[in-house]
Amino acid sequence: MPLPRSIVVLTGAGISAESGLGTFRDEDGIWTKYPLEALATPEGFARDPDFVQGFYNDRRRQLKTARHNRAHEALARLESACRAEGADFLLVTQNVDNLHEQAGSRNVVHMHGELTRVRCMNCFTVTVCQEDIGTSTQCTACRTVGHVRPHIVWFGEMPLEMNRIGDALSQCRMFVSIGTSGAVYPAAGFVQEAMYAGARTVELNLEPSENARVFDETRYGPASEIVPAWVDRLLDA
Ligand code: BV8
Repeated sequence: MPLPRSIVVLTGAGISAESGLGTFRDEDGIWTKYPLEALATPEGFARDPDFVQGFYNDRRRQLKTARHNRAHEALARLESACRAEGADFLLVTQNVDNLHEQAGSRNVVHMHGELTRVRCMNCFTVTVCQEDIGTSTQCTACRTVGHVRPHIVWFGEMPLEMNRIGDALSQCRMFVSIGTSGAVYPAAGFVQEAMYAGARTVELNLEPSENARVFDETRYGPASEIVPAWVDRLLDA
């Protein structure tokens, strides 16, 4: 059977959990250890930039050893199968890690930003950065010092590429949500948008998310097991 002519996949921290990167709202999640308001808001950054820069420097350093897992690989396989059949495929991730790219995914939208990029608050240039940054970091574009921040979307800030995401959701025939609690908007509202567009909706997660009852199809278990199995079934159908 041919693949759906347009697939949108949304991933969250759960798809990277088995690669050793923390989730946010699980028992030992990041927001249970660190105060969200102090670390993931512009106000928190303004109050204590060193504390916030240190938090993101630690997470950027983790990327030097983190490796993608079989769930990331399965999505890269699905993307290439869609490309081979001329079907549209868009991978929207809430994650700020680079494991989808490491696994070979090409059409990736990081709606909450990326740990491997930094943004200058003076000239707004976004540049790739694998190293620690701080209040003495110089912008490589405008050469000013002390204006470089993580290229991360904090609470109260507008997620990235929302028009592109909205267009894809309005035309998709299948929407797959993987490894996300459905706690953060606007990402948590994407399943409704896809449903209104007439898409078939699928949730693949460790446990039912806050939106579980909305999905047409749900499968629960570790992403590295259920995502490859689900993709294999879709490709062999
Ligand atoms: C905005 C920064 C508007 C990067 C993050 C409507 C209603 C209510 C509230 C709002 C609303 N609209 C806006 C809001 C406010 C707010 C919000 O949603 N608040 C929530 C808490 C109620 N939203 C915003 O502020 C957003 N901005 O809407 O702007 C605007 C309009 C005009 C002009 C300006 C602005 C911005 C949201 C982005 C915030 N940044 N992070 C970082 O530090 O990483 S959000 C944070 O949560 C993370 O980035 C993460 O991406 C995101 C979602 O979390 P999940 O990925 O789902 O992770 P979580 O731990 O929650 O869940 C993990 C799941 O995986 C679990 O279900 C678990 O069971 C599962 N799992 C675990 N292990 C496995 C697994 N699954 C499979 N296998 C496993 N092994």
